[in-house]
Amino acid sequence: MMVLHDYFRSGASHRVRIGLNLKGAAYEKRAVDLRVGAQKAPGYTALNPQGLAPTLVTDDGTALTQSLAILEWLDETIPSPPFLPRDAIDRARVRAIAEIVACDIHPLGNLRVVRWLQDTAQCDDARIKAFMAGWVKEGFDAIETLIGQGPGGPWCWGAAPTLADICVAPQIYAARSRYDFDMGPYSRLRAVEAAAAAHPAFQQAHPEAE
Ligand SMILES: N[C@@H](CCC(=O)N[C@@H](CS)C(=O)NCC(=O)O)C(=O)O
Repeated sequence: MMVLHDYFRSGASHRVRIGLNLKGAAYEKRAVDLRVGAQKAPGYTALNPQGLAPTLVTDDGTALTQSLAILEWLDETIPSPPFLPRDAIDRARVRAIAEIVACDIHPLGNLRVVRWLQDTAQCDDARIKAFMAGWVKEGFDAIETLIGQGPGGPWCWGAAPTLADICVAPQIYAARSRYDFDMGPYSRLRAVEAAAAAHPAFQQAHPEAE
């Protein structure tokens, strides 16, 4: 059986749990406790040279890293239900939303960034929250607009969840729970959040279900 090395509050791990659940894939979870630095333990870095969660070890023992690469691999090996639309322009739009989260928002909220802001830049919690929330706002403003250019909801790109939702739903959870982020102005993102809250694959992947 596949083994997912993850941490319940890790956004990148959260994405992969959703992806595995959507595909109906069987996997067992092994916790990498980021709070105690388990991601840097030699046994784990042998699997993931970056020392980050998640890592998915496939049935044949291959260790896959980087959540988007893992999700692409999953989509290629278990095609149904698809994570990407058929039309090439739609696919580019969905990837753009996913990448706003995965490349432009999430890296700035990472534990190692928080630790640097605390230890090296000597920022207090309020400043750190404001820093993080600022990048979320920039990204969410753009995503809200991009969703509005699409085929309609309740998901980011139509009536079924895509790679965009797999990235967006965990980022909304992180924004609310870590930065007390005000989702009021984002009606389209709130529709995605509501759709995810009602979908078993998203429910079972939720950090609070862990
Ligand atoms: N781009 C990577 C990000 C992985 C990542 O940053 N994981 C975080 C948790 S969400 C982590 O392990 N942080 C540990 C640290 O910063 O030391 C992916 O998508 O897999």
